[in-house]
Amino acid sequence: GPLEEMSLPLFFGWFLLPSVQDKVRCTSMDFLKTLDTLEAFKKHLSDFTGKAEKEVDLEQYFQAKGTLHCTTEFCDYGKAPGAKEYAQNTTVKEFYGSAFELSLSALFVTPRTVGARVSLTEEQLLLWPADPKEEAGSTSLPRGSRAHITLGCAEHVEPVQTGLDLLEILTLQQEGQQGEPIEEMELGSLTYYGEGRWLLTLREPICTPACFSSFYG
Ligand code: ACK
Repeated sequence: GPLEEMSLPLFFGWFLLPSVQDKVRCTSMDFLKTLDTLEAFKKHLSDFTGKAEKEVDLEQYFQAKGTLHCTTEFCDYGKAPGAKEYAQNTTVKEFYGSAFELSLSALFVTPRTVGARVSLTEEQLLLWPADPKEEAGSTSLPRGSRAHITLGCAEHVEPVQTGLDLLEILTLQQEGQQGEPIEEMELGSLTYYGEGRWLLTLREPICTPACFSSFYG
């Protein structure tokens, strides 16, 4: 019945406290604003517009998607594979409702999404499920590689894309592609990975409190 279907959430994850959400959003907006003005970005503008000379306002290009969080397990109200097992996991139950400190180590932008990479601690990794997408490449990426916060999506793009965009960049790095170093910005170093993929590695990671919980929607 409908009640049973509601017994598992849409997803589990770490939810940023409202006060820090604003701060992270501001940092992301500032980054987009700066990126927009860089000659190197303008040179590759067609990645975003499909046309060479058209302008793009990145702050308008991406739309915010609900409350800022880092998804651990997407349950789809129990329809996703492994959802039930995850919800019943003793570590998940033990830490449900607990406060954590998340470390945001990079910001990334693609023509589809803008997000923050989350670097998980050993303890936080206990809440990270086995992820087939992390294991998909010829050599799998370390567990937790997909951990991210979606900061915005382009029109018609679903937030699930953000983690996939991050995995794409990390796979390029793992394959030995250094990317093109662009410049040192106030926040950190900016690298271009082709096809509209930009990575800003933060000089100082952004530490933010977050509550491990779930979202029903
Ligand atoms: O930005 P996100 O991590 O990407 O947060 C949202 C959240 O669940 C609610 O939609 C994520 N999400 C959606 N579908 C999937 C999926 N198939 N696998 C993993 N995460 C997903 C989405």
